[in-house]
Amino acid sequence: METVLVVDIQADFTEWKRGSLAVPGTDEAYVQGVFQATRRFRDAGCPVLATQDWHPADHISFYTRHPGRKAFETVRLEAREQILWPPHCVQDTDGAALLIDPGLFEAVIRKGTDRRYDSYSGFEDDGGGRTGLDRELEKRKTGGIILFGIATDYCVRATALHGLGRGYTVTVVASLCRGVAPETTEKAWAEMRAAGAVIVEAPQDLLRRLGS
Ligand code: VGL
Ligand code: ZN
Repeated sequence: METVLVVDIQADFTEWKRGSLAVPGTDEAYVQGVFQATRRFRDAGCPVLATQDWHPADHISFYTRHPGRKAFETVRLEAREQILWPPHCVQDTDGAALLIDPGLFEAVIRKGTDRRYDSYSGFEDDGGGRTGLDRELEKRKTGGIILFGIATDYCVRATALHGLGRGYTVTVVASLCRGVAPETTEKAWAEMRAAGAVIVEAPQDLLRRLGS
């Protein structure tokens, strides 16, 4: 059985909740669609996990940590390029809250918890620090991951590529994903496809195969 991973469905990433880093197309109907699909996968017998961006208030990715810099600029940190974001998903704030009933998730994997490193990937941060997702997948003897959420061009992309790199089959449900910007989102789809991800349009395309 494949494990479903619901990526960063959090207030700060949505237009619905007027989040600080609201991604285009994330209205209430989008979130409800993700919720319904997640419930169907669970009812079909899939283990369901979630990721949650979970930053300390002084996280390195916040432009407010870099005097003279503005949001969405890129800076060089040691050998890394870091996009500077508006402060978002700060631990224990409303903006960091998951917008889907947590009762649907067998586990929630928090990422970006180390102030020194960003973590688009659900598996590990830019410093190589592991989140615990590997262990959750191993526990469930998962061969494959079904992935969807926010943002296509950051967390979904990075998690898909790391999953493929670890030998999992990765299927991304396109209609349940939203990207920060059109160009990076197009590029992300191409990269995921080139790395071996299967892209399906709708959850029904997979649910039929699961017999529901
Ligand atoms: C993400 C930007 C900043 C994501 C997280 O999860 O896609 N994007 N932090
Ligand atoms: Zn973040």
